[in-house]
Amino acid sequence: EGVGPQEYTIILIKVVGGGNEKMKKLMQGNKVYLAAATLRPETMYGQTNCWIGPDIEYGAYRAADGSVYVCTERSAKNMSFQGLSREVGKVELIETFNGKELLGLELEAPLAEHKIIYSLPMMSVSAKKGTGVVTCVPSDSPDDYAALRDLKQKEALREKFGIKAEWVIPFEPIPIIETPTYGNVCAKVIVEELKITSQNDRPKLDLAKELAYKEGFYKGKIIIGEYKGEMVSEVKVKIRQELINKGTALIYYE
Ligand code: A2H
Repeated sequence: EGVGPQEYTIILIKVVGGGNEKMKKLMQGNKVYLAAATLRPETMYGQTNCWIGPDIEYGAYRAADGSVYVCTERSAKNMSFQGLSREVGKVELIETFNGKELLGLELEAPLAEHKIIYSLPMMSVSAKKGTGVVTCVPSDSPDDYAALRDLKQKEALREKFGIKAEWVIPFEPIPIIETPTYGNVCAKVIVEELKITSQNDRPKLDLAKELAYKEGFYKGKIIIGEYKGEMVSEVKVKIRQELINKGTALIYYE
């Protein structure tokens, strides 16, 4: 853990279909969002899916504006002290889900190229940081790239979690940031160069994560959308503000 509070951007990913009876019932009369925590809001153009920890417990909580956020209890409590619930310090739990029940949801994600993306399982999602929901950007995050590649290549892994091929196979990394050292699909290049074998290849993935983060953040240039041609370090805050203004992102500390 670092020193001082970590500032995340929560990306509100709208649930528009799929899910079990509990989810269908929740969606009747409520706007339901998976609340994903990210450090890289400027990469949201490259989302291919949303990660859920299959063994994590989640809740659906009433947000300040009356909509519903799906996240861990820990993060809901923190949010309630940051103006993100209806009453300060109070969480309103509406429904509970285990991670497996949240897989295969049809989602609308802000800035994403694909109209619909799906919630999929990633083993390394931690219940102890962020919201327990993670946006997947396989072009720029080595963890995301390795976990998506596992689901694409391993039919047995998909079957274990009831993941349909069509939720995974059509979704390739999208070039969104050009870097001098690793080209425009930075995470893929680094994962291949380091010969990372799976999403569980931990020490190598930690190195990859560091390399990708530094390169993308300090040397990367956006090659898509409204800020095309600008440096990541200069537009990160602008892109985040644009998402906040549209009501699809929030600032969250822990
Ligand atoms: B980042 P830190 Cl493109 N468990 O977002 C595991 N990973 C989590 C998480 C959790 N509970 N909550 C958030 N994260 C991920 C984008 C991204 C991220 C890119 C590149 C690098 C990167 C798309 N995924 O993070 O340990 C989220 O992934 C590399 C640091 O709290 C979040 O930002 O510092 C990042 O880890 C937060 O990591």
